[in-house]
Amino acid sequence: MARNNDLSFLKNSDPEICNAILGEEKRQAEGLELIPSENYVSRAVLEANGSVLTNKYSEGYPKKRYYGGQEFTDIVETIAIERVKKLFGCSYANVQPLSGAPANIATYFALMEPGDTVLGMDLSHGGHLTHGHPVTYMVKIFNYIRYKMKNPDTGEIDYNELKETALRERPKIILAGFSAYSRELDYEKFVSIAREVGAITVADMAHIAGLIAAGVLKNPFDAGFDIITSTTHKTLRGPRGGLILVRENEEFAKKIDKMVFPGLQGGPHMNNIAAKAVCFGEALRPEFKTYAAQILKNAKAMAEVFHGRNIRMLGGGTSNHLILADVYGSMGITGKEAETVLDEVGITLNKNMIADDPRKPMDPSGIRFGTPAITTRGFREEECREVARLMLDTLENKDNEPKKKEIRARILELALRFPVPDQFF
Ligand code: DSN
Repeated sequence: MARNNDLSFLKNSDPEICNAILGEEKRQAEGLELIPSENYVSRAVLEANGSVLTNKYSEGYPKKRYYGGQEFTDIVETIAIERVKKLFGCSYANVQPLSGAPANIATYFALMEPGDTVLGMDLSHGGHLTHGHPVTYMVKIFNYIRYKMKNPDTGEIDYNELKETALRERPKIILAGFSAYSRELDYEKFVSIAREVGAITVADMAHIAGLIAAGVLKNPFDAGFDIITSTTHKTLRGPRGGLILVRENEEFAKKIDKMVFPGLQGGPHMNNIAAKAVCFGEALRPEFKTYAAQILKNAKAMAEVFHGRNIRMLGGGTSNHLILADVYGSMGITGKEAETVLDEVGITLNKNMIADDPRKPMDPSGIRFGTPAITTRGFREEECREVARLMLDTLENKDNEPKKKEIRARILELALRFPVPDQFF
């Protein structure tokens, strides 16, 4: 099981926290993680993240710091920047954002004035909280408007509506990207609409960064997108963190650097940046492409099982790593119930709103799941098909305790047969 760094000191100095960490390690080892935004990092990433770099303040950027003692932090951050630029094919990178939300917020503040408009994907159609959800503070500062899917059963975006809205509202930013959408976007269409209205194109690729880096999904930069924001801990398989990439516009890059620091953040978390550098190095290896391709094959295999059992999937299936299934519409089980009962058998996923969901966010119609983490454990199509079957068997037998016990035993067996590896290549 051994996945944590050595905890021998923690064990003595703070047994309560140590035991909670060990409990989480066991939970991760004995269950199957299907939350599509989660993954397991290599031990190398874990070691860099848990290193002495956590002790250091490094406000500023390489060679332009406010504090002394930066000879090693400069090496770390420069390597991280150069690797991520190579990975995504762009001219500028900021690797200091603490996560995806701060990366998006820094991008908004760097490129817009209060009152400016962002045109992004409707939240119940797959967009993300930080794309202008009414509960976020950003809506008090900027004006967020939405585009939707034309048909939630095919997943196609309504590009005509997008264009009409853009021509009418003249957004400063057109935002592509999602956290619950299973198809590919037509980045060329976004760019052509943005050019017509003079908008900046930003792709929030947090969910699919690893798939883009590996070249198994399209890179928005190839279509001419100006900016990409992302997290580093999802398909990219790195530490929890964020980044902002700029294809070629130096002015945008300068504004973003200034906004990340000193505009919004203080000292960068250099331990985290070192771990990002390690994960970028891993993603540059040819074997990462095989991993990413397998994520897609595995997701398709699961979708086939759902399709075969007549479960409605938003987008009609999947072209990426995730599936959004309308369990309420198909089986009369709410997303919340499904999440709970699947947790009981050792499968972790999340309840999720579906397009124009008649239900509420805390008890929506859908479940969202995906294959990045189980693919890291070595699952291939055959095991993924079995997991999908076990999921549906569980939901069909939600009140049948002996059946659920049997499924739990099978999940445990699968989990133990595919331990989380220490290294991937
Ligand atoms: N919470 C992440 C997800 O699960 O998609 C996005 O921020």
